[in-house]
Amino acid sequence: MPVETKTTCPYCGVGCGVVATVAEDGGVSVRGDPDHPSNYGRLCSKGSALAETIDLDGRILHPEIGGRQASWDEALDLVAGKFAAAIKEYGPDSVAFYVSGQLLTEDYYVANKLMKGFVGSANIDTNSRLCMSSSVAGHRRAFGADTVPGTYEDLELADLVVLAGSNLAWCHPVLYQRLAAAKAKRPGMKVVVIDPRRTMTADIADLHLAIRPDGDVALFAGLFSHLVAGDAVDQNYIAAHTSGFADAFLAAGRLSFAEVLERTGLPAMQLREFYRLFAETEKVVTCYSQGVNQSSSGTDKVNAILNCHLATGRIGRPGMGPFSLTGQPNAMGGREVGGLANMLAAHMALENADDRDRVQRFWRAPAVAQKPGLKAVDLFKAVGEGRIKALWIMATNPVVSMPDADAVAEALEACPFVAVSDVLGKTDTTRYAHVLLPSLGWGEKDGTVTNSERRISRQRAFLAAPGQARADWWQLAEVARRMGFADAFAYAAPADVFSEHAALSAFENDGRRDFDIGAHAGLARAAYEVLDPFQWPQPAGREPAESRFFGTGGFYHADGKARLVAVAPAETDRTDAAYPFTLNTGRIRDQWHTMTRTGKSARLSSHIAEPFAELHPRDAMEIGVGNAGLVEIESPQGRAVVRALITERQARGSIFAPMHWNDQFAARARIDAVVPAITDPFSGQPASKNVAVAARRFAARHYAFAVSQARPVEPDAPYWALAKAAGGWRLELAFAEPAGDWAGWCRRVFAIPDGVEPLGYADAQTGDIRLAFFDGTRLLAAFFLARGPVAVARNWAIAQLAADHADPRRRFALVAGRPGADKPDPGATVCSCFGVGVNQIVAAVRGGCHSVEAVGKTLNAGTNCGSCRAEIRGIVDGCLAAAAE
Ligand SMILES: Nc1nc2c(c(=O)[nH]1)N[C@H]1C(S)=C(S)[C@@H](COP(=O)(O)OP(=O)(O)OC[C@H]3O[C@@H](n4cnc5c(=O)[nH]c(N)nc54)[C@H](O)[C@@H]3O)O[C@H]1N2
Ligand SMILES: Nc1nc2c(c(=O)[nH]1)N[C@H]1C(S)=C(S)[C@@H](COP(=O)(O)OP(=O)(O)OC[C@H]3O[C@@H](n4cnc5c(=O)[nH]c(N)nc54)[C@H](O)[C@@H]3O)O[C@H]1N2
Ligand code: SF4
Ligand SMILES: [Mo]
Repeated sequence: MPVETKTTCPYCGVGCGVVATVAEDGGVSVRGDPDHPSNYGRLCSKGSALAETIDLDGRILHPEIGGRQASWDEALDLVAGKFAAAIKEYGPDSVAFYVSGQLLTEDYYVANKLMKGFVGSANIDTNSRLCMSSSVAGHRRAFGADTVPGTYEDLELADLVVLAGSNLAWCHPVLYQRLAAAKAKRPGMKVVVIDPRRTMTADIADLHLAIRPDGDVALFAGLFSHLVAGDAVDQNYIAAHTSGFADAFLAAGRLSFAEVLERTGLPAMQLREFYRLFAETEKVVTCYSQGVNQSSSGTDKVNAILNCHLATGRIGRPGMGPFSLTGQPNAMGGREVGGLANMLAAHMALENADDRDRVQRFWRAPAVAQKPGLKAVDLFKAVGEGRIKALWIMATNPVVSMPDADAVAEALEACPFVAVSDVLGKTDTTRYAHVLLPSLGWGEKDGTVTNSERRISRQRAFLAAPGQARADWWQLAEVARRMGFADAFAYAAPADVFSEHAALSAFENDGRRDFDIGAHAGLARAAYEVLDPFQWPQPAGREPAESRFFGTGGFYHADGKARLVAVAPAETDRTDAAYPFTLNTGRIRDQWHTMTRTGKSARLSSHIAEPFAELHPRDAMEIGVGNAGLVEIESPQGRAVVRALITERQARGSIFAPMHWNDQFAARARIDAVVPAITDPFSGQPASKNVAVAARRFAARHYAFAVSQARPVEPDAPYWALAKAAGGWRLELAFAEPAGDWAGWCRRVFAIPDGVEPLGYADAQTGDIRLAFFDGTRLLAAFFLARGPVAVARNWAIAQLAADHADPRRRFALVAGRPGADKPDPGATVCSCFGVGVNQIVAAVRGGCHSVEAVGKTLNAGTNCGSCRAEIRGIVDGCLAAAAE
């Protein structure tokens, strides 16, 4: 009998419920959980492909010390010994943990308790520093606590949804689908997208404000002035529930309308239209994400937004409020356990002596940290300066994701002791581990996560622990035990940790702290197993409470009032003659972060198979880069070489590059090597979206494309990019050197067995070379070299890996590099669920399918997860416009 398990998607902060089914033969399939209140059965492309990412390929299955296999006892003794020795000799602040919003709450709680309560240092920071910390800082300044007041339903109930610095269609796709469906049902609803790029999210926008980089403080300060001037504020709410109005108004008023236009770079008409819409619409939700947070003015951007909602009293009521979209699946859980270096557990404050005392008594802890610890950027700086003697990295890949990433690698290289807990054996970060600890991954681990709307859901195991992999909380508790804290870390299961966490949230709370899930304090293991998703707060002895905050005040500053914060825009243009472009970095639809999981799926990798940079056509022309050429991006910190994607969606003078690619998948595309460690003064969050860079054409002599059954080994080329493909791998290449022994090169890189001779073709005139290696009737590898970007149809070439080549004509067709007439080239994949390419969609439109729905009926494209619907609409519109010309 197949076994079904209800669990939660491990990717974004939407927190979709998933039903995982293990068939009798062990095969796993996943579908959306129709009962989960975050997604009601929907999943996006990444969630739908989860079953393709759980194989054991590349997993680390036993502890390693210095690259050799070790027992858990030996590894844990070593970690505990190194930490204890450093603390003894250099004090508690000489050690650090760098953890992750992808830990489960139980893991996170144990890490934080060990460092802040028992080591006695607050040197635990998390990748949430790079993600949510400006929102946390902004919330705490305004509300007195890190509270997200609203719920997802508010997006559906609103009459105006403002998306500031959020590419919702690609980064929170199921929430985007909920919004798109609500708007389709109620067309009067307006959507405004504020983003320097025209993203797929702008597809449903009534108004797209292509703002200048970091123009947001000016935009919202200008809005604040406009609201006051037009008498659109709520004087009663301001008087009863806020303070600081006069100063905030004064600060905003220093900015003239002309200055707002200048700083935002927006046409006056558009700005007026946005201000009018906001002023006139009572039910407004403003969602914000990394275009707001990841900035040197991130905290001020957050407060500029909160000011507008507080002054209008549009907060905590149905269809109204500011809404911080959290990125990672457990960004919120991390905040609840106090995972940031400047926070304490259960939304208590590290700077508050009563809170420190309370936590110390609850934990029976010897030494609660007395001062904030090092924030991520400072933490790695301290590592580089030799001040951190022992570091434990868990569930994050900082050599890829931290700014000034090459300096982070150097710091790790120089650090006396680095432990890394990961699911994979080989990442850009595990390279620097002295001790590598194998962790349980999604489907194997058990615990809870909290999504963007404060909803706590269970992640449940449905697979056996592979090899010797163990849960992260277990690893931490075992090290704590070995450091002499056995009693305080005597957990036998995640349920034990959760019930303690719930008890701490209620401990001496009495309504003074927002985070209270006391109803679950002391929860029994059996009850934990069947725990349904619930939204906090859920204090003991009270019926499930109102799921919104602050509709009638009740803020967490001592006087119960919110603060309006005086904000002024800072100068954020970093470009100069040497570095004239602004680099903006972010995400694509089908990859997750550093690709350790989504990179395993051929389906997900087919959407965008290469690192790229989006450039405006005029900029591309000026630097001499043609479409599909290569572009080199450089800053004083480092450089990257990626494919040029020339598009009008990109504003002039700015370049967009994805954050995902790393040394496992490309020669030199770790974009954070280019990003300097400039941070927000309040939150310490890096400014990942506004980097001054130079961009130039990367002059290649040869370009190549290859498909291979075996994973290519160290393709020594100045440009290469590898992606999983059905039946093997695909590889894009560029060479700076003149032609060499290509057959020998292929033999080495594609591990061709001796005795297999290549079928070859060379065109002396064009310089094209094609080589194919067959093992009997199967293709082992095919290699297409040209003097310019290679024109071979990619999906067709990949399909040859699975095809039967018994017929010699087929083999010849392959070296000819052309699809046969029987097999047209589907083109680049648009719909990854059904593997539908752009050429097929174009053909369908020409054949009479004039809407996304019609294309879906004919090709199925866009009918499963819907993540590609915006792209399909773009293709349909493009074809129809072209036809009309
Ligand atoms: N597919 C996919 N989804 C993900 C993730 C993933 O890796 N892949 N990661 C998850 C995580 S951890 C996070 S944090 C979220 C992030 O989700 P988002 O924040 O939506 O994603 P980003 O692409 O980082 O950035 C959003 C947009 O900010 C814009 N932007 C840049 N500068 C500015 C500016 O100055 N002002 C404004 N207003 N906008 C600007 C960018 O052009 C970009 O389109 O996504 C989550 N979801
Ligand atoms: N330039 C630029 N840089 C950015 C961003 C940007 O927009 N631009 N965004 C930033 C943001 S918002 C974020 S959230 C970060 C994300 O950056 P990271 O957190 O560094 O990225 P991930 O790839 O998610 O890393 C997770 C690691 O944990 C491993 N792992 C997976 N599951 C488990 C588990 O259960 N246990 C353990 N121990 N390990 C596990 C994975 O294999 C992987 O190595 O990147 C940040 N960096
Ligand atoms: S929107 Fe997609 S990635 Fe995010 S939780 Fe849902 S299924 Fe997972
Ligand atoms: Mo994030």
